[in-house]
Amino acid sequence: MSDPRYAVCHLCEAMCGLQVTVEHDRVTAIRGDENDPFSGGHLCPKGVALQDVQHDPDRIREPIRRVGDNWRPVSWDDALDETADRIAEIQSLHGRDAFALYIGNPTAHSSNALLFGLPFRDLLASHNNYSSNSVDALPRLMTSFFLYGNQALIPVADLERTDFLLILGANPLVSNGSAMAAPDVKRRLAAIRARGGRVVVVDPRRTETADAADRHLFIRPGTDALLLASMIATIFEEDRAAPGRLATFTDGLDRLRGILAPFTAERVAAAVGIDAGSIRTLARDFAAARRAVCYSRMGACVQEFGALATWLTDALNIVTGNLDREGGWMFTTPAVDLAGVATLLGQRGSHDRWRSRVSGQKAFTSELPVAVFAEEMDTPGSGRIRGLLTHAGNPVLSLPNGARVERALAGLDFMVSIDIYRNETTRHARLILPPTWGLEHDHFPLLAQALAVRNVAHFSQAILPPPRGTRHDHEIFLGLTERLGRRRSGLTRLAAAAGVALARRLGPRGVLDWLVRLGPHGDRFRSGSAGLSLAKLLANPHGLDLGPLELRLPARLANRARRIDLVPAPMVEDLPRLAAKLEPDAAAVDADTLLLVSRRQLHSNNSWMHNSARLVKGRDRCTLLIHPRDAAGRNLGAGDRATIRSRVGAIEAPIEISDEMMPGVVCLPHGYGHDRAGDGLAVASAHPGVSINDVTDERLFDVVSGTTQLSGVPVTVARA
Ligand SMILES: Nc1nc2c(c(=O)[nH]1)N[C@H]1C(S)=C(S)[C@@H](COP(=O)(O)OP(=O)(O)OC[C@H]3O[C@@H](n4cnc5c(=O)[nH]c(N)nc54)[C@H](O)[C@@H]3O)O[C@H]1N2
Ligand SMILES: Nc1nc2c(c(=O)[nH]1)N[C@H]1C(S)=C(S)[C@@H](COP(=O)(O)OP(=O)(O)OC[C@H]3O[C@@H](n4cnc5c(=O)[nH]c(N)nc54)[C@H](O)[C@@H]3O)O[C@H]1N2
Ligand code: SF4
Ligand SMILES: [Mo]
Repeated sequence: MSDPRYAVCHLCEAMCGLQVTVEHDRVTAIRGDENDPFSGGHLCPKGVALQDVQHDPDRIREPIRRVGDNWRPVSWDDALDETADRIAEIQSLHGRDAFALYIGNPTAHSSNALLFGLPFRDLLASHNNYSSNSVDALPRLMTSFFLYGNQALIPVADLERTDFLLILGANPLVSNGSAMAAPDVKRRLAAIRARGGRVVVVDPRRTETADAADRHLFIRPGTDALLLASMIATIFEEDRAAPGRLATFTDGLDRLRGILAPFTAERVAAAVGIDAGSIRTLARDFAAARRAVCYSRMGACVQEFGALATWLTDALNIVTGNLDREGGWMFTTPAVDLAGVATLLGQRGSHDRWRSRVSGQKAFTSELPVAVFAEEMDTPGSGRIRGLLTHAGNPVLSLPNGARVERALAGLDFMVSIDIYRNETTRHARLILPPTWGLEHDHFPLLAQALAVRNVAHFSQAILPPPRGTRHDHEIFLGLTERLGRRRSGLTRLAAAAGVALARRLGPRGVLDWLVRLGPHGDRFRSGSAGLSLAKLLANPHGLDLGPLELRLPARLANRARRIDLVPAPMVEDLPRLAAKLEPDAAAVDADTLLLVSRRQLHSNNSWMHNSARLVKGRDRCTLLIHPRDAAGRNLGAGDRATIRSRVGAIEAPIEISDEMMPGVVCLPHGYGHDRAGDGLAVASAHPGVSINDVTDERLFDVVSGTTQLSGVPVTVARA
């Protein structure tokens, strides 16, 4: 048996250290790396299943082209040339915006794809840029942009030192943390409680995380902004605000007090589903804790008031003095300072630089929200999307009204996907370009390291040889940039060629070395320095601990004034919409309607790991959770199947009756629906489940950010 090798898991933000055993170029075992200073040997079921994807017979290992219903191998040169030709043709006939880009979640976990994809996006110069961000974290990016001057300045919860952790709309015991890299959250929450701290979870489902907390409060989906507004209002009203030194560089504290005053606990209680006494107690406890932090995520973002809920999360932390406080809501000091580099390059983010063609949604930074993706493809007129490149995305299963997305994909003139699978989305492409995967390339968790609850750095080298017909993601992007550049003219053509030449010369490792050495912990190219460099990371395959989070404000603020804008206009302007929810009948839904929310599962990773037999074995996990009262009212008994219907469509799933649901709320996992994968995914299509996004509604979105309202979709449920 060969010696174990070490790697970092790229499947989620936790960046667990892996100890990998390889025999004859095949992984035979994966364990948690006990010597990893951050993850300490933690591993989840997906980490173990990484080997299944790695060696999956269904993985695509050479470029393929669809001819009718058949797929045939094609050479890389032909595939890249055809792609560049078709992009150039569509853009010259129909304008730049007629070719769109959709970037999926795994791209965020690949530093090579992220860094080398950017020049391609810039060369494409289309306004039709989409990504999974707008079904995920867009309100978070926006809040950081408005308050701190840079979308990448995302505070994280200092789990190691807090005395009071309030979690809204996140289930980190299953998700392993989101916009918060923290392997083994279970141990970390237990540690907070063991040192006398408290953990409170606010969620319409009594989740795995709620079970590990001191207290759980059910909340009506979509009302976190009301809850947070009333907590802040209580804190002001009862003279408990204590922003401390934050007050010297924060604008708008008094204004916030004024605009939130109407949102008293007593007024919001009915809409939120939490009694006024509990709201006031929660506000008092939070304000009284020596070091408290309010952490909100997914569930608080993808809802009717996602931007307000995320803004008010930060506002609560600020008025209580917990931003930039040890044990509070802190900025990281990562090995690669993404926010710093972005600020330096003038890439802080932007709001409303352009609007979408059909419904006038505002762009944030370089993207439009996916709520308009389908309509931009299927609404006739000049500027309609006619061509599409997807990178590591599965919009048919991941985006609201996936069936509409699917129909729209089928109507495109040309589509190309850079992906490891022929799945529900990529099967609509003309070409699929297969990248190397997992242990076949180096990893540096560029985004996750900037969101870690402790400053850490971890680089892992490729362990396995790439299959012969694959190319690294960054090489695919460079190949496309090079070819598309040749089809442009003048300066653009020259700049593309020069950029590609430089990128090839440096390579991913060269770029990373620069970023690390010039970063906050870097050696600044001084020989003999103890600082970080790529060589030092390579010499430490278990990863390096760079210490606890540090105080960073006000120097870290990225706007010109270096002040926090606590009351950004786009947020404040949305408050009347929130207040309208307090009108007498606004919260009432007819007795028949239930609100649908999603859940994640330990054995599932968004839409694309169900082809691992190890993960899908056992009982059907794609079930509708429903409260006993709601089941009884619909004559539904254990084991029954139910039809779940919304404006958009209907799906059928087995039910599970459980009091872990808030009455009036039902819950399905997302990422299923593999019956439409065709013959591309043998294991997954034998465990198809249904896609929740066949009933989520692209017309329901958060007005400020355009983020889709995946949480709290009105549905009816009846026996199938
Ligand atoms: N095992 C596993 N891990 C994953 C993933 C996976 O698919 N599987 N996906 C990864 C990805 S891409 C991400 S973005 C992260 C997400 O990780 P998290 O941000 O932790 O998100 P979820 O686990 O979806 O938990 C969201 C919670 O919000 C609750 N919720 C729904 N609506 C509301 C609401 O209106 N208010 C409140 N307060 N709560 C609400 C839901 O019941 C749910 O418990 O997880 C990552 N990790
Ligand atoms: N209803 C509902 N919908 C949701 C969510 C929810 O909670 N509820 N969660 C949302 C969230 S948070 C997210 S992030 C999105 C995810 O949405 P997407 O990013 O669109 O979908 P994924 O399921 O992550 O699909 C990833 C794709 O990348 C491919 N892939 C995997 N690894 C690689 C790689 O290394 N390189 C390349 N090139 N391809 C790779 C896979 O085969 C798959 O096709 O879904 C969102 N949709
Ligand atoms: S928690 Fe995330 S990083 Fe850790 S093993 Fe699981 S998928 Fe990988
Ligand atoms: Mo996500």
